[in-house]
Amino acid sequence: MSKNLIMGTAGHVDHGKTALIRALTGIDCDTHKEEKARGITINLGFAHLELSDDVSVGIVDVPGHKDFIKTMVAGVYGIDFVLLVVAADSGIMPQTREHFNIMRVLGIHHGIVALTKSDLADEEMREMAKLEIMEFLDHTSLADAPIVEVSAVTMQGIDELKAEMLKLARQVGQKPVADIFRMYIDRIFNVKGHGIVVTGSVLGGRVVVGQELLLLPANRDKLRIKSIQRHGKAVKETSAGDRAAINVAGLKYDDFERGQLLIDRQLDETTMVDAQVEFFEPQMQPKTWWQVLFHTGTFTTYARMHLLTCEQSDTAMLAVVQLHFEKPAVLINKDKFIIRNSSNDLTLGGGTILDVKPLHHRRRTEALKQRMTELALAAVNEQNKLQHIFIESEKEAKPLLLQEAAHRTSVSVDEIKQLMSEISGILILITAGGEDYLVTATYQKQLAEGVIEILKTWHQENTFFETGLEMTELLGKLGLRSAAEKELLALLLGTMTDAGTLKNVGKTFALKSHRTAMDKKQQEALEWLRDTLIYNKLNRLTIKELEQKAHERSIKKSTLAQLVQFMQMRHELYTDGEDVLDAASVNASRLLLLRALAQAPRGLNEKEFRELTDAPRKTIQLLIDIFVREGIITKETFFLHITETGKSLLNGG
Ligand SMILES: Nc1nc2c(ncn2[C@@H]2O[C@H](COP(=O)(O)OP(=O)(O)OP(=O)(O)O)[C@@H](O)[C@H]2O)c(=O)[nH]1
Ligand SMILES: [Mg+2]
Repeated sequence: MSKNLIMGTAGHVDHGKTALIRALTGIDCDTHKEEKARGITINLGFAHLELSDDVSVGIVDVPGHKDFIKTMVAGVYGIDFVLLVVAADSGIMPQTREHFNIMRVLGIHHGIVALTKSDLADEEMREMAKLEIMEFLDHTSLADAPIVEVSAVTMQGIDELKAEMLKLARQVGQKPVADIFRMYIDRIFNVKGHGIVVTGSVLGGRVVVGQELLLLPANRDKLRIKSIQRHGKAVKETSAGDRAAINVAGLKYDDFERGQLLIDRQLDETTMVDAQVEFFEPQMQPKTWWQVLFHTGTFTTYARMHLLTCEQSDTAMLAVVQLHFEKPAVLINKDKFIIRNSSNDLTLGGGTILDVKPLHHRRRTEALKQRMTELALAAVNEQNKLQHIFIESEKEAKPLLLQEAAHRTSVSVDEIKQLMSEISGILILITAGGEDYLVTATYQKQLAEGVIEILKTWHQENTFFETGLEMTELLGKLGLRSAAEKELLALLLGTMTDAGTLKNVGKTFALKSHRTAMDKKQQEALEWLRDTLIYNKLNRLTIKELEQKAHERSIKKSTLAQLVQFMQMRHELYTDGEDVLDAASVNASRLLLLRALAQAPRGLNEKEFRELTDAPRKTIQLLIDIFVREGIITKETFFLHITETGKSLLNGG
């Protein structure tokens, strides 16, 4: 299988990076007029080299001048290894250091050193330069990197350098192709007859011609890949480690912007992240709020940086920060970035995104610091996958979509499931609407406590009811909305019922410990209400009238409402929400009516019904409504008839 990698140059201005790439590949990266005139690189240059039949390298040549650090960061983002260029006649210089630091925090740990212009230095100078380089790289990931003496003028060392590149390329692991496809756009062309072509370094994943892509942030329209080129040749697909030129259809030239992301799925945009930052100057005085420039890939934005924790040593200053972006970014946890001061003339440092969906940290509490440190460790350390998954689930404070957990932790869905089977209890998996969700035990516990709390209050306020609350009422009171939350509550209520904390009363869930009770005052009020209704017989009372009467006896409106509901549940009264009728009288008139109807083939009219029951005119209407709703009679023009249901009721059904 062939291997595709990207190499980037790094090093101080004028040290011979571009000349060396030309010597290696025959390609001149300084193509712009201004570059030719000034003799320096201003824009990123691109070249490629087939190192063997199965190893090819895309090359990004970056500018060394300190004014173009932003371009340099964009260029080296996503490369697999670095060609660190140091001129033999001048040695380590400021941008040698700065570039090296940038590469280091961007997580580029492989590389080769080219001692350029060796034709201009005698042996003693070359040895001095090498010693200086070795000292500089001591204790870094490039400590064992080969240092190759080269000259772009005499071509000395060029073959040896290619051999070292091949050796390294075989060692370097390829970026995962199974990942999300992402490519930060570095150039945009409008090619006559073809349309838009965008180029970039493929950070992960794989796409094929014909596939659909998205342009993020902001643009939600789908793009279709018309064709792909790598290293100037048409190909059917492109994957992690490629420098790619992608011809897309679906959007206009003006829709594209350097710094946007071509991506194969919708990811949420964010304007706030938690991150770990290493500052290049350990003496740097941290401020609480810092205005900075944030760079990742070709994307840049102003950001306010809020220091959460900070550890200073002689050699480094490490901090956990929260960044608030001026414009939305599309990031994945563990992405690397660089920050510069707001006037863009100093690289402050760089680091790793810990959390693309953090909570807003207003205060720097000890608990927060602790959590951030844990998260930093979990996110940065591969061994702590499970902890990272757990922290993400816990932070969510509701069921977390498994897919989303995978995305945030960069651990695949399958692996999460696998990891979960190793532990038990602290995380559970639920399925709702065909999607899997993660829920922490802590959250379940909170939810259960919430249910108990709500039911306690309910029972306290409704002591004479045996019933509790229905699931939908609980959902509402708990503020749960999503299908996953509904599913979770259903599961939880089941478990709590099985465990004997809850009991089912009709359709409701009540606390097992709940006993109905009425105090003396309430009992007296109930007696009074019963008597009042019986006394009024079929004279209906409005709720308003009842409230007035209750008030005279110092019975609270809320107590009356509960009593009405209580008696209704016990079939002791009938109400349509406005009027109240004594149930015994209603039952008696029901029986009278059914008996009479059973004997009257033509039915009875309202007047006959009234004479039969001796009820006031306005109650007759309500009674008819009740009986029609019960399905025991029908009303056709002026006559009431008994139904089959009515007949069977009469016959003792
Ligand atoms: N004698 C000699 N001159 C060299 C060598 N390599 C580069 N040069 C010269 O050094 C100057 C700078 O070379 P570049 O390749 O443009 O340097 P660079 O590192 O790309 O510079 P920037 O991109 O601006 O940072 C040019 O005039 C080159 O001709 C070399 O190996 N020997
Ligand atoms: Mg150059």
